[in-house]
Amino acid sequence: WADLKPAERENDPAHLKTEILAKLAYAVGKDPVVANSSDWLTATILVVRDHIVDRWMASTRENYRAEKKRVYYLSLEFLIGRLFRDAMNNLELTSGITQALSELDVDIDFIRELEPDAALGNGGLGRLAACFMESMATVGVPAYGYGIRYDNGLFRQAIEDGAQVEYPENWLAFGDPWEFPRREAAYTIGFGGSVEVTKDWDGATTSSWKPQETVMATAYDTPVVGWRGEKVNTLRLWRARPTSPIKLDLFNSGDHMGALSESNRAKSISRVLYPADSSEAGQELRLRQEFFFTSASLQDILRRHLQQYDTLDNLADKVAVQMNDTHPALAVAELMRLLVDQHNLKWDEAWTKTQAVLSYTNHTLLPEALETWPVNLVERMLPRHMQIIYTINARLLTDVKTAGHSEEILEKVSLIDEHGGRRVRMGNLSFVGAHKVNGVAGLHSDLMKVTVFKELHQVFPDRITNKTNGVTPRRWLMQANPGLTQLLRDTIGDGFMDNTEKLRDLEPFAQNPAFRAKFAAVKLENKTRLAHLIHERTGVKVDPTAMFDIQVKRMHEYKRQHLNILETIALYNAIRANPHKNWAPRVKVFAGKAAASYWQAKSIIRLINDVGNVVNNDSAVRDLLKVVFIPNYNVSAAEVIMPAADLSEQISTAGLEASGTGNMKFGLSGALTIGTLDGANVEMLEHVGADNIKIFGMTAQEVEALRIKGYNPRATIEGIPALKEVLDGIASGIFSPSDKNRYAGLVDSLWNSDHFLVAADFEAYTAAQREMDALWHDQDAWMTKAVLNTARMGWFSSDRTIREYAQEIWNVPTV
Ligand code: DL6
Repeated sequence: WADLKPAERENDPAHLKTEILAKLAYAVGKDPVVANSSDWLTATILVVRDHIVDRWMASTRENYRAEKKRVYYLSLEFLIGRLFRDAMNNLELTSGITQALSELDVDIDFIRELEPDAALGNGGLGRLAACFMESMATVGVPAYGYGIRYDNGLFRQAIEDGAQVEYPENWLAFGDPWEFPRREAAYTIGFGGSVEVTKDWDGATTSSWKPQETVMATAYDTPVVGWRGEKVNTLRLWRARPTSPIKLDLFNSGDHMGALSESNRAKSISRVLYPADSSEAGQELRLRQEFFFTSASLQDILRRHLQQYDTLDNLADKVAVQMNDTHPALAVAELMRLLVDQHNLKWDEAWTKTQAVLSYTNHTLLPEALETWPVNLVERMLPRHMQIIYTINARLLTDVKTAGHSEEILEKVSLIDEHGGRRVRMGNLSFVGAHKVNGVAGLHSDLMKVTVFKELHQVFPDRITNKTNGVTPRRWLMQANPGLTQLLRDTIGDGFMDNTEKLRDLEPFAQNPAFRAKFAAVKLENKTRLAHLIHERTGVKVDPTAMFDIQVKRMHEYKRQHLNILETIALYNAIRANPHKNWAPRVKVFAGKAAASYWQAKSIIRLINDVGNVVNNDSAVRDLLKVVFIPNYNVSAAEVIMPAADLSEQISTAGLEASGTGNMKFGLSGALTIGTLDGANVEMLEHVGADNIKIFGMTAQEVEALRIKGYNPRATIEGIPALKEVLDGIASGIFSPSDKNRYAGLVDSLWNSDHFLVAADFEAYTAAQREMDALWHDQDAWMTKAVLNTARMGWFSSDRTIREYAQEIWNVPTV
């Protein structure tokens, strides 16, 4: 023991075994003889957590000592998934713990599957926040993530009779061993009421908000450890509690429900994550959630700052707040309120600080996803904030007018939309209150300048910047794909583990047949693992040697899962018509959740399942084609799916997918992409080279031009016999014999509007797929390209993205 280096000592199995047994006894309260798998998991997590805590305290102490600027990432969503493997891997304790557990007769692979998958997010935006938290700790940015500790995260999706059914997800049922409740960090959050104005001796007025209702925000901290355990940051999630738990007088008088109604109203704020993705949630509760976590976070930030520096003069030098989408946009008004009303700063000084502190990331150009709130709702719920928003707006409009801009521009940059009921534009509020506004991929940032923020960009031409997304290679390469990671280490050494750009060293091996064989063997192993999961969850047996062609992401028309399934049906028809052609055997894999109220997306899920039912049971296709929909797509499922793909489907209507991050996870594990020139696919093309990615279809400019010229889906479909046959087949009930009209809505919308241009891209997509078939028959060529994809995806690490934010937006150093 004495001879071991500190890191070896930590990873020493004998020592870890003692620690696990101690936790099992004294924290879980179980004798090893009777402990069940969950007990062992909890005990082991608590051991790992202990190993984080010293580092956490050291990081925090060092940040205070060196007076480092802190970054605060405000996000309504953190799709963190399971943390056990992540933390163990980053602390480099995996081998020691695996051995310790095995000596205790516990199978680590079994118990880690018992950890709940924390789904505190809907999709890309929330998963990006989770990757960023890990990368900020890795590159040494002192950071706090702030969000909501939802009792119920994103719903669990079941497929019943082919259709999506939503069930509540209960990740906290048995508590969360990672978190630390913080009694001392509790803040009062107000709602409603009125604003009192008082006149000072010099005639100046002071406003003070008297809320009618208050709730408490209490903090729960989860440490987030960076790669090699160097730095640890904090994810602080807020839980809503009533200021008084029960109205005893009502209870005693027999009104048991009434006695709890206020308490329930308060608790409902952190009860459930809104399952709406890329569309306006629209409920009052959502606005309450947004203000709740934003206000608690800002109060906490100012409290910490004042405790350390005792002045707000240096606020912008020490604090950077990133608004993840418009969900925390009220931060603009709330920070102004806190600075002006509570800390007595003059308006101009407060405004300078607010802008210097805040920055804003936009994640979508879909107009329906850009939040706006009715003025009368904001006025009623947050009367002081509405006043502040009006004042910001008045000053903005005066400045814009003085600078000589037109009435039309004035109307567009205004924080208030005057059309069809007055509404507050949260995108404009975020833009105006931030010193930098970023998009999440090059094309998306460029399009922001000519679409949603065209006029604001004209007025503030230096504000928009691009920060192309990335994904953490620890989770998405090292943990999800241990086979490939080991092969890479054996081939190019460990350098890529600290700097993914070093994956480039792999390039020469793409031409090496022996290496390609090993690469293919790893892929086959990953596909076999996925084939098991598919069988377990769907009952369908698939052949791991077939091409695994995968589209997994939220279900949305703009992502065009229907383009994929329609083309799949066309392929099915073609195989039946010509069964002995040299087809490439394919397994078409789909997974993803649809917002509960989004019937068209749900209809696409049902169609995929119905098609699978027919195709998978048709002996005429001789296993050349299988179609599966894996239920309940989440982070843990993604960890099995991504490494197993041969072909990654990224086929959104060009101009509509802001970035995508699944595309990067697939690419890292050597999948070839078939995709449109959309989002980060554009940068992937630049990095992997045109020979190694299959780009098809209309560009964003062509989409725009076609829309302006006028698109006629009917004529387009009539001109593509294979597509017409597919749509006629669906409409005639081939896939839904018991309910022939099931897809009437879906099919009609394609014939009559086809807003997402499925028909317009259908032929290009089909041709691209047939090219992929031909390439599949040349496995040497396929694998060469697959290796080059892995070798050239290093740039898409979220470490790179975070360094760019740190340098160009937050002004904080990285290591
Ligand atoms: O930036 C992360 C992620 C992008 O990769 C996706 O392209 C984009 O659709 C997604 N947006 C959302 C919800 N949008 N809103 N609001 O998840 O962000």
